[in-house]
Amino acid sequence: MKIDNITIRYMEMDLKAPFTTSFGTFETREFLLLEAVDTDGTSGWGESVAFNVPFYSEETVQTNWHMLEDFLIPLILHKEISHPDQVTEIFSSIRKNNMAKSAIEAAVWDIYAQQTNQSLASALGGTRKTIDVGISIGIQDSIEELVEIVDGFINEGYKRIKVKIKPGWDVEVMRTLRNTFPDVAIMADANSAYRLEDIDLLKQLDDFDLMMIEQPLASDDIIDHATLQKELKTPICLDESIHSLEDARKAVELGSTKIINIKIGRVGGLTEAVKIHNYCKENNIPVWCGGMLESGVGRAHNVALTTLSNFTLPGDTASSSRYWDKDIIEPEVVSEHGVIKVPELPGIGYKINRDTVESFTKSKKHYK
Ligand code: OSB
Ligand code: MG
Repeated sequence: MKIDNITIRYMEMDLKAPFTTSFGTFETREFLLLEAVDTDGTSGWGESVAFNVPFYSEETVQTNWHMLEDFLIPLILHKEISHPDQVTEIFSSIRKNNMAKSAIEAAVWDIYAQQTNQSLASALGGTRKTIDVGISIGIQDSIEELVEIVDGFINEGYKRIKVKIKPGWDVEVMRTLRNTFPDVAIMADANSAYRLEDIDLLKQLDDFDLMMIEQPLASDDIIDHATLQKELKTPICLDESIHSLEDARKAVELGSTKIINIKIGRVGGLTEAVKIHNYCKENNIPVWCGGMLESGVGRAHNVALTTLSNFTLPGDTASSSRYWDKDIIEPEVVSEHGVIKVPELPGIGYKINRDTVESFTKSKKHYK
C-alpha cells in the first residue's frame, strides 16, 4: 500500500458522566481522529488517545497534531508499505510521542486488514470470537454513591470492577467494596498517586483480596515498584510505566510487575502491543487491554487486540453506551453480561458514521 492522503480531525465528545482519577476530572473527551486513504481508495481509521491536558502522559492533543503534521505524516505519505509492522521502523527516527505514532499505525493496520480481506483481530493473530470485559469507575463524591454505581455495573454483568483510588480515597473505600461485594473481582488503580513511603498504607489493601493494584507509584518508576511488590501480596500491574517491549522486559526482570496493562497508544501502536503480549506470554505474565475513554474507533482497535491469547484478564473496554449518548461507529460496541462479540468483517469491523463524526468535529485538516 501507499498512503495517498490523511485527514486529521480535532474531535470533542461529551462524556455521559464526569470521569475522575487521582490526576483530574474529564467532562468531555477531546481527541484526534485520523483517516488515512490508500492509493487504491481504501480508508483506514485511527485515534490518538492523548488527552487535552498532559496529566496521564506528557502527550496532548495539540502536541500530537504538531508531531503528526510536522514529522509523522511527511514520513508516511506516498511510502511503499508491504506490512503495518514497517510503520514502527519508518517512525524510528522520532523519539517517543507514542500516541501520535499510534494514530497513524492503527489506520495502516485497518487498511492492511481490509486489503487482505480479514478482520483486524485475525490480522493481529487473535483467535477469540468473544472477549471478556470489566469496567473502570472514577472517584465519586461519597462511598455510598460508589457502592450504588458498582452495584449497577455488577448487575450489567461486567466481569471485573476497577475503581480509582488516591490518598484519602483508598483503604476505607476498598474495605467497603469488599464487604459489600464479597465474591466480585475487584481491583484498584492509583494512577501514580503514591510513593514508596506510603508502603504501610498500601499493605493494608492486602486484606481485601484484590485482583491487582494498578500503577501505585510514580509514572516513570520501575525500581520502587519492585521494592513494593516484594512487600505486597496483591499483584502490581503497571500502566503508565510501560511504553515499549524494552520497558516491559525490564519491569518483569526486576519483579516490578506481575501483570501488564497494554494500551495501544501508550506503547506506540499495535505492532509493539503484540510484541509485549508475546513477551508476557512467554514469561507467564497475564495481560489485559487498558482504556483511554476512547471513541468507537479506538475501542474497535482495543477489541481486536484483546482477541490475542494472553489477554486472559478482563480489560477496560466497556460498551460504547457507558461513555457516549451516541458513538461514531455502527454498530456500537456492546458488552452483554461482560462479553463483547468480536466483529468478523474486514478491518476494524465497525462502520464509521461520517455524519456523527462530522457533528463532533471542531476542526480538520487534509494532508496530501
Ligand atoms: O489509568 O487506565 C487508566 C482513563 C483515563 C486515563 C487513564 C485511565 C483511565 C481509565 C478508564 O481507567 C478506562 C476506560 O474506561 O476507557
Ligand atoms: Mg491505569
